[in-house]
Amino acid sequence: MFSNKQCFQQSFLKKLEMTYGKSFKESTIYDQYHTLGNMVREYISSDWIATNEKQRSSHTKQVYYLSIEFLLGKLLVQNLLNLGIREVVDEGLQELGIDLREIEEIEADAGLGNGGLGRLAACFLDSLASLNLPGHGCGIRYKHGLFDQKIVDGFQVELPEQWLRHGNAWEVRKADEAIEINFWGEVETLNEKGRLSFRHVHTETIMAVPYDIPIIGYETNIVNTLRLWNAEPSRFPIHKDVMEYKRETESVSEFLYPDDTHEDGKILRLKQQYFLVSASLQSIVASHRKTYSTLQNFHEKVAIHINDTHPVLAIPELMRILVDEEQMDWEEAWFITTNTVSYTNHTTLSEALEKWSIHLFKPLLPRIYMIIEEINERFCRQLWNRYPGDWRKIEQMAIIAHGIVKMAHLALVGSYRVNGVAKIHTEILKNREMKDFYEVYPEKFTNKTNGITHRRWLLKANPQLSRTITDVIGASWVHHPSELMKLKPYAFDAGFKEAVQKVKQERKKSLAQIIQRQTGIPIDDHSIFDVQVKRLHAYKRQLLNVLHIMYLYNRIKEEKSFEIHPRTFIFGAKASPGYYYAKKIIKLINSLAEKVNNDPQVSPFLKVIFLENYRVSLAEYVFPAADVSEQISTASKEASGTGNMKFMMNGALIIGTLDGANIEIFEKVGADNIFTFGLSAEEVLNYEQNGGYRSYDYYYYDKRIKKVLEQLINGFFPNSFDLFEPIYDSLLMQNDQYYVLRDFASYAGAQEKVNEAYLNQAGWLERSIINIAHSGYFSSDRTIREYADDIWGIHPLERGTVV
Ligand code: 26V
Repeated sequence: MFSNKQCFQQSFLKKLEMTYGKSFKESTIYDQYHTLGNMVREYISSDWIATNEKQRSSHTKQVYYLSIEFLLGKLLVQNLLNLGIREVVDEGLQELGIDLREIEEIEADAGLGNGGLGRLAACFLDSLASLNLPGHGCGIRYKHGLFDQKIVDGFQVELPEQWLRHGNAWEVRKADEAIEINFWGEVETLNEKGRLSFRHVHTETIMAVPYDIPIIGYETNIVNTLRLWNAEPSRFPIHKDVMEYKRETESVSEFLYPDDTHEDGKILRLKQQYFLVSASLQSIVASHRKTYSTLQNFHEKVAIHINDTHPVLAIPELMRILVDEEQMDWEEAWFITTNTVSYTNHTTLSEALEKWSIHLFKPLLPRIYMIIEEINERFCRQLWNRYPGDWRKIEQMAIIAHGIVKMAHLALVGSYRVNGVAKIHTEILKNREMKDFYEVYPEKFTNKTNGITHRRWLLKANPQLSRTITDVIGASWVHHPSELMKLKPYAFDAGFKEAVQKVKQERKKSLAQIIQRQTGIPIDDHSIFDVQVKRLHAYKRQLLNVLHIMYLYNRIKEEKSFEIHPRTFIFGAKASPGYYYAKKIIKLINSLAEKVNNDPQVSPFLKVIFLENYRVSLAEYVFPAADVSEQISTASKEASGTGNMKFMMNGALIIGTLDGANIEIFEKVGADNIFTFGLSAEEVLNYEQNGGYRSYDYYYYDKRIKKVLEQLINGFFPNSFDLFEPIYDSLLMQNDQYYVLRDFASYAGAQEKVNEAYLNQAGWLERSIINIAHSGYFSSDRTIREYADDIWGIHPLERGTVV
């Protein structure tokens, strides 16, 4: 159908007319977008069916990746690229006077995630399909993804996101595969011929309706599935207000949580988690039963991966299905469950570890609670045998203690593998945060360093650089990203360096245009583009970056002989609506931007830009344009980071701490090709064990710090009154929990080195190319192969055989 552009045009026009009853001339860009989407879906439908059929008939093991977030971004152009028809479609549309870029522009981002954890899930789906692996995603079809961010007077304002407003071209509703999910009610215990059995009665039932999205692999005929569940009314209850029931039901898949710090939303969050897990497991079990007519081999044919603890109820839910519905003994059910579920941990921050109060949990999920109690009791008995009399240890490791259910403990006890997301993170889990569990289950712990899909973050986001690379090493790097290493000798090739520089320049120009359109601020595209884009959080230390820019401002004002290459500092970040401190930092960045950009003496050298509404589609313009990548978290706090990898793949150099995956990047590229600074993780953790450090000393003895801190509160920022006092206080009165002042001098030193290094363009490009060359290791293809081999035990389907 798409063999040449004429064929494409014919079917496009015909499809448009048939679907919308409009002539091409009358059609809107939305009609055109949906027509294209429908055509692609039809185009892949036989492969989609064949993939499912093949996976069933060949009895291959499959993995289901359960995640409360999938941050997919836009799908149209990536799908065209993966199918190898982008050019045909692009050219065909052009002849009709349609610009594919404009169509892409109006496609809404599927922004069903907050940040790294959700984007990782999306990268994994792309790698699974592209490697012909039988792996699917299970998530929630939120009506509203992560909020749209507006900046008003420098403050963040949140608006509901509306990605489904114009429909979604990729989803297929499967109403006949809907599943009932039960909440509330009571558990009846029955004694049936000497066997205790349990019935969950008087429940409130919600319908989970699946919407399937095809996940199209790159140049393969494998099409996997992302199944997103929508919450809908089931049977309308007789004794309850009908409208209220409808509202309550639909609210389960209405919003993605921007965080779980809100007390009042907690119950809804737990409902979402069980909704996802119960719908996914019931549907996986049903499909398994259809193929094998038994659940005894479930763990041999199915792997269930839980992305952080949000879907950890998969463990008691599978137990419920096996014990209550399948009537298996507890022991056999436990064996199957603990050989099916594996778990990734994504953070060691204690405030982010999930805990539920029994008061809240037990009434909502009474049978699941009973099962967790039983798991806990058996686990504690096992601990008692191992550590007789050590009540303290048992209490600390228990799943339920002091009226609280600890989700991470349930995950550790009920999974057969637990992994961290970068080497250092896994080591911290084993030796500190989860030390007691590592002692009991050393065989469970493993590391899987994160990765990113090079098909989106290089091939799609940066076609100019992709072409430049292919020109010298050929195109096989797209299938085998480790072949990017072939670029290494070209780091010393003047012609290649010039080509890379030209691409960077072009991409900086195009980002500068976006910035000018959004903010009205003209950007010097020969300035250094120094970028920090990520969720706003104190541990990520956007504040360190800000304080350093203030210091540079002061130097330009005060030191006549001070010279600096012009620099544009670019920030993009959303703060959780309830995270007061993070929102202050956003206001501070915008106040600084106002001050710096409007100062005629300073603004030729410094610009500060806050990019509104940072999201996947904007990120695709940001990474290719960056020179400097800010990865400056307090060491030990960033589990991995994945932005660092996206920057590196696009030739930006890191200024960063030895934290998360920065450490592995450092090991690959070598000390000459990355700017590191600051405390090590070891040093931070030692400080923490000894009650922190004295931030006041760093304020008192370092004039630079003293000056910028005073500027937070002395009227330097006009109309700010006492706005930034909480920031000042956090650094001085509350002893600077994230070691901002402690690392300031070291950071400023590293920034001077960045400036110096940039002045030597030949040297800079050499470093940049070495970074690109080593970035192949950080492709999620490598990560997914490791999961497939060491955790899931799944194997590629043979390509060609799917027709
Ligand atoms: C969530 C919350 C919510 C409550 C307030 C404090 C807080 C702090 C951190 C988080 C993050 C939750 C998990 C997460 O998104 N982790 C990220 O996962 C990425 C993929 O593995 C990884 O690259 C990032 O380093 C890690 O922060």
